[in-house]
Amino acid sequence: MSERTVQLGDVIPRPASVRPVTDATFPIVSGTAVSAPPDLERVAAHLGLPRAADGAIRLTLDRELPAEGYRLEITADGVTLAGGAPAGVFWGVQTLRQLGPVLPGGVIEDHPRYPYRGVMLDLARHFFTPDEVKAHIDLLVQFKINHLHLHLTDDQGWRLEIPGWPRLTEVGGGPGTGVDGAGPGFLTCAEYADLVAYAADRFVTVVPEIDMPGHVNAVQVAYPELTADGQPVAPRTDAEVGYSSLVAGKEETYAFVEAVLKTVADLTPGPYLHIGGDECMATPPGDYRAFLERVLPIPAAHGKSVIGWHEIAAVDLPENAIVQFWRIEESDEAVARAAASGRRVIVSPADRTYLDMKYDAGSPLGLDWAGHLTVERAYDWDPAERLPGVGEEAILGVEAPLWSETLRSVDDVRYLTFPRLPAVAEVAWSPRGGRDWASFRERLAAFGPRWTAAGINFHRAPEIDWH
Ligand code: TNX
Repeated sequence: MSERTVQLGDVIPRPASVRPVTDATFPIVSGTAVSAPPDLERVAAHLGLPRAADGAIRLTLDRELPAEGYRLEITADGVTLAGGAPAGVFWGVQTLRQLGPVLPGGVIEDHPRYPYRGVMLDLARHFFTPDEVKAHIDLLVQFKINHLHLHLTDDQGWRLEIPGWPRLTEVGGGPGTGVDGAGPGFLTCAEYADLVAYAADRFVTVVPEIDMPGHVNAVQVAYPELTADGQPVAPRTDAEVGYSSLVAGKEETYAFVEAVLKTVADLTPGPYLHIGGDECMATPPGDYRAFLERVLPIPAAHGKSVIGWHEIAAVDLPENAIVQFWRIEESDEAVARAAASGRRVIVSPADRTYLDMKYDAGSPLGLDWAGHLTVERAYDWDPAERLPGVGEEAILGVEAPLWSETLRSVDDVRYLTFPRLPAVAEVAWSPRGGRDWASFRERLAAFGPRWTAAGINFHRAPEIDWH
């Protein structure tokens, strides 16, 4: 297909309302200036254009708009971009960047369907450096993703420095950690704080996950006193799950958990702490309950809301607990019960959102336990219709996890992320009635040349007629 002129609606995720005005365009050239009030200084900086009091691109706040909403008006004379809060202006800037440099005239009014639009990156099975994660954030925000969930710990590695527990990262982040021993490394507290600040400057909230009581082999290698019999265990670099567990009946367990969660809470300005809770096949059900009853209230004691994978819905949840549904079943009674009692749900069904699933049988990377995930499957579903008893009001948002068992590089991350992430981003942002696959696949096709020009390794999914 040949390049065509950019239309005002050629944006992913599709905006809530688009009113084109034929003929008018506004070209951004090297001298085009931006004007912005002081509280939009940092947003304006992301445009990378000169500043002037009477710039042709005007950024403003309009408190009548939703906080993450914006109104973008493009005429032959210039651009006015108003947001309900700085975040809204920032999302409007992403829309501008997708449309530019010759902006089609008209008005876009836009706001997100869900407040939580997330991506998860597994740093435990393979570590990615702070610079690599920052580059990833830069790509995610283009699609208005506003939460980055970092899976920081697992059987194969521990990736965040915890003062007082040096062996977690000396051993758990050292050489030979990660799946196949190929992903060593860890974040110091300072690196983590810097990463969180970088994300916040782009209106992305980091959601740190410390997985427990399962997925803890790396912990027990570093601190054998946290095993049932106090005996050392061997490091593991395979991709098995469900064999390790903290010990619910040992006080040492809770001293460890308290110290770790306090450190993570202190380093994290965002409102959430994710405590994992998944795949605890090595924790007897009674122990699982006893463990969670002690641990689930800890984040609240540090001013945070607790998030857990949906297995935590088996126990009585604190008031502000959030449940993340991740499996492929068409229903889940415990999650429905949690929703009925007012708990909010993050929707991450593996058969629709797991970026680590293969696209098809020929995919060189990825797993396939949840089936193959084509771009159309990632797009063509509705979060509020996925789980009986979990309707629109119960849903906090949608997240696309990327587990890293098969990943060895940033190119690998991008191959599985693009072009499926834009599909999930549109599911999370765009109004329910405003989405359709035929339109999406056309809009997506235009990203091919842009990603190629930017050196982004993406999957040329055969479902798309790439430009
Ligand atoms: C299941 S999803 C897991 C992870 C694996 C993933 C691979 C979830 C909560 N647990 O431990 O990495 O499958 O797709």
